[in-house]
Amino acid sequence: MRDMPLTLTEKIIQAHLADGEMTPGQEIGIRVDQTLVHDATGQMATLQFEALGKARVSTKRSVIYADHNILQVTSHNADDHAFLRTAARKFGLYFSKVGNGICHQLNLERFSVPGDTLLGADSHTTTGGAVGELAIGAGGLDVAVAMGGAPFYFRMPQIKRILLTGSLPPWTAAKDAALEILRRLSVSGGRGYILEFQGPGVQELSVTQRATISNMSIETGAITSIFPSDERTREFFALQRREGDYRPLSADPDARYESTLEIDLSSLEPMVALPHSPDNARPVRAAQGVKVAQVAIGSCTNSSYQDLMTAARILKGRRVPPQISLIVAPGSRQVFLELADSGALADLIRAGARIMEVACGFCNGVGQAPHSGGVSLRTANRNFPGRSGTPSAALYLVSPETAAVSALKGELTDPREFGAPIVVRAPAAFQVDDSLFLAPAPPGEETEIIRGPSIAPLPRFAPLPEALAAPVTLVLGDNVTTDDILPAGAHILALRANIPAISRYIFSNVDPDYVERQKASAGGFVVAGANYGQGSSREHAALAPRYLGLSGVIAESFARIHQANLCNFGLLPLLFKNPADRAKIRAGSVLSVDDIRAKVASGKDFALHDESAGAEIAVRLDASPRQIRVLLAGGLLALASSAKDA
Ligand code: MIC
Ligand code: SF4
Repeated sequence: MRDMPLTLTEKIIQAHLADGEMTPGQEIGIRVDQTLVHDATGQMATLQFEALGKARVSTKRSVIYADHNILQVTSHNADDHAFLRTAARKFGLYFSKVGNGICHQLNLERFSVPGDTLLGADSHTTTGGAVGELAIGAGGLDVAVAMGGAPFYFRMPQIKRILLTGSLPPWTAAKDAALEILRRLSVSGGRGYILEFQGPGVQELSVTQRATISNMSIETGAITSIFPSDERTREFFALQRREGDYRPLSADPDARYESTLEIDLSSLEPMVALPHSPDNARPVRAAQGVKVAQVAIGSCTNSSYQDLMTAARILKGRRVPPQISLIVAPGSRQVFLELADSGALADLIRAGARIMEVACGFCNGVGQAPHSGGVSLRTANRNFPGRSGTPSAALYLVSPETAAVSALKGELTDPREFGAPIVVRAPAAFQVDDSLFLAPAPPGEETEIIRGPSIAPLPRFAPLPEALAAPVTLVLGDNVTTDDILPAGAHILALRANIPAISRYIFSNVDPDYVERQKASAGGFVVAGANYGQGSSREHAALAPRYLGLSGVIAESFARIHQANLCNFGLLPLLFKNPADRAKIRAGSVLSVDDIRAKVASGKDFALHDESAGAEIAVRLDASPRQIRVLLAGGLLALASSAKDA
């Protein structure tokens, strides 16, 4: 491999390889330079890190961000923040206070490093690919393990080249390119790949624009995406006054890619993703005129200086019609300060915008739930059902340009109608104030962790039993999201540190009786189609079903992060060997298998006996040899503690 020309992805993986070989499909372990978690995933990750018995993190930098759980309508979130702040101090992590901004925007601005590896307990960690960082999302337990210095394991991907040519026409934004990629690849077309951007179109995009595209690459199911680190990257680091962190990086000229998708940026036009999937994308002009109740500009996809200044310039001197609720949530305090000092904030306020806290906010239903059945235009990355906190709402994903122009008109509008294009130039350098990043304690300092009533102990799980006989407790279709498994929204999100409490909401938007049925059954299986568990990294979507007694999921395929989370909590990820078997299985059927430990240990295919259908259902365990050891032990924490006791 050493003398072969390498892709940028391969170069970074090779430089961090700790285990395995770079053969696509085989599990590899890589060293992790940096980690991030936040106040929806960090509670579990921190408790798990503590349970692993490590005194301090061993990464170059690890950060906990307070950005998701920011409403304080009960004491839960403030309790969680006190826990995370003090635990960060004790365990050697930085803590980003509420008010500082969204983890991905901040990480990009202040900590991203070309050529580094970043593992984040959030699916949109992929944003870091904008500066040539190998930035991957994972479940909290995988991040906790990496914080302790152990490698991160995943299957060596295939590398798909996204060849960019041309340049974006006026009024067409990076978001439109991201939506076009989704239109072409769908929410599962990136599975098993890392998307590597190349071609003359790359230099036409600023790091901020690249970040919008790398942010949404996770929506294709890809592991992550990566841009070269070039002159535009150097400009970004100069703006952030971090020139020292810049280094140029690119693929070898004759590097080989498994496949290429070519996108001519010049041919693009303003796009919209219609409800209820980000790949339901088409030109805005094809859906023009949809009446809108709410327009929300922000989220880690589109809350940069460039995004919000563009929206402010469009809105300047104008006013949104009375029926429109316009929401603006800046991505970071730096962006907020620039808006304030430039006068753009006043323009937004005068236009009728509601200025929200610098945080995720509306993006996953933490405030600003639209009215029942309402149409919300959003610059966010996901429009899954229920994502806004209003199950009957219809979410449309658009660029800031389309959002602002549509807000003025009160209906979905192609922004090209607005007139002369708006060109926003960055200031000579951004204001840098890192004072809301709290530094860790110096080694040796005594720090007491504040543990409020919101923090429940971690549940412990038994090893895989010798035999299983359990009913099918739920039958679902394709592309089940983690928002379907565990909905977004402020009241559920506030319970992220308490598995017994949050488990009451599992599948609550899909089948309100599921929880009671699962609790009353001895074990259980969920049966589903392709791409089960797409979307977020939330490990609660595996951990809480396991707590309720689920034994495993049988599906046609799994989304990568969710498959890893299932294994980490001892839930069997089983694939139908014969997809036609899926139709045979009915809700309530009892599936049984003897000697399951031996069967799982062998890694070979086996069959489940469906008593009601009188059929044998052939399945393949979707797990690596390492994950098989985890499954036998009843989960990764159980395996780690048995190793400690041995
Ligand atoms: C999301 O955008 O869905 C979230 C909320 O940021 C999640 C994290 C979580 O649910 O804990 C993600 O993307 O991983
Ligand atoms: Fe936050 Fe939304 Fe980004 Fe998730 S997608 S990190 S909820 S802004």
